[in-house]
Amino acid sequence: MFETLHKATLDKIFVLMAEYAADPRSEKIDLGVGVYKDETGNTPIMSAVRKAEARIHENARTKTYVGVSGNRGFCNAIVDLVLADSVDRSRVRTAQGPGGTGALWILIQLLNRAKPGARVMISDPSWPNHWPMMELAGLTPEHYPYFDPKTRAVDFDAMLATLDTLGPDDIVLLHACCHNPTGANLTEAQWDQVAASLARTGAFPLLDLAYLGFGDGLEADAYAARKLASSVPEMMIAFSGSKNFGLYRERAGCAIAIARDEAGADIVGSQMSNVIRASFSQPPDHGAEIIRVILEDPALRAEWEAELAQMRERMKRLRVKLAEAIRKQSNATDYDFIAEHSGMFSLLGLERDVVERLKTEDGVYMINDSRINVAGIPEDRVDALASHLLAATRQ
Ligand code: PLP
Ligand code: TYF
Repeated sequence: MFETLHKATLDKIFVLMAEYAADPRSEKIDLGVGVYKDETGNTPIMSAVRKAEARIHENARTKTYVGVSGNRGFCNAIVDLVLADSVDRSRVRTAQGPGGTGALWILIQLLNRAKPGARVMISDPSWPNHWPMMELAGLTPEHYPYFDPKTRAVDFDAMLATLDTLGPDDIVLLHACCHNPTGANLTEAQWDQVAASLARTGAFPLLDLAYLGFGDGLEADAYAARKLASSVPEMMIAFSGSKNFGLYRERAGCAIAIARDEAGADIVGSQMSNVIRASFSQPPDHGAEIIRVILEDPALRAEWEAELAQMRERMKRLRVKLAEAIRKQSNATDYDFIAEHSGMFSLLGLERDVVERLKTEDGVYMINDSRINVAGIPEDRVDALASHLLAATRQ
């Protein structure tokens, strides 16, 4: 059986994590994998999560099956959080997925049923899992221009020009906020233009929303989702609770589909359930139940929002500090973009050999495309990191 197979390559992120763990240097700096870290380098369990877990532990009376579409209270709370009143709920159907990846998987399976082999436009670059997921589902990935390595900002004219050429048979995957890996995002005015383009061409938007609240706040980060929901007849959103609730391993995500009307929504909802039944039958409940308890309880919700704001502000502060330290040491503004980007990442635009040197000579770890996780910047050693970056790029 297995003799027809070749050894598959592991995602480079996991290789880097292993290299970092094996590095004995005490001054090593981990700007690699996309998980939030506090000032001690720990990825904390949020206090609202601990309290919700205690409550669940106290009150739960059964572990029987929840249902194919998962925790309904969780899904409804996520629709409230993401879409607010931007769309008539009779057009919305949801299913819980195992993480944001699971939610995305349900949605793209459904898209491939609706339009087998359809073209999916993906930002260049994008989260490394997007392309293989589309291929595995049977869809046809292609890139649209996104990041300009010279300005380290979105090349919006090129992006929009490509979107304008699409038609009703095309799907467009968009990062709703906090773009991974670049950190470069659209302004609200640019989202308005994207919404108008999609409404005009009929291309179908699929939003990946994995970092709600990590950019400029829960409301600001939901702008794209709400703007598109009120502008186009049909769309989908894959929500992840991994980062903003710190629930990574619990796998809590929500697949949201918006149809033209209620009858269309019923069909889409039934198809989502059908895909899930044949894929993994039911999602895990624990993470979703934690999020439901938090979002439905005003006090826990306020605690979560405050903790999320703290995480967001810490990442912003680290961005500003690193950009300032580089500016001070180099007398140049080349790295000011780090402070202008938002979310957990910035793509520095370094050559592969520079990234490699930073790792081997200085113990500074980042993804080989030069993506840094800003939550990994050591606040007390920002100057040292700045000098490593400057020295490595000067060689
Ligand atoms: N989409 C993007 C852009 C991501 O960066 C991630 C995680 O890093 C995900 C989706 C999926 O997250 P998860 O499946 O862990 O919820
Ligand atoms: O760093 C990133 O972009 C993510 C991290 O199952 C990640 O890819 C790691 C494991 C996983 C999902 C996402």
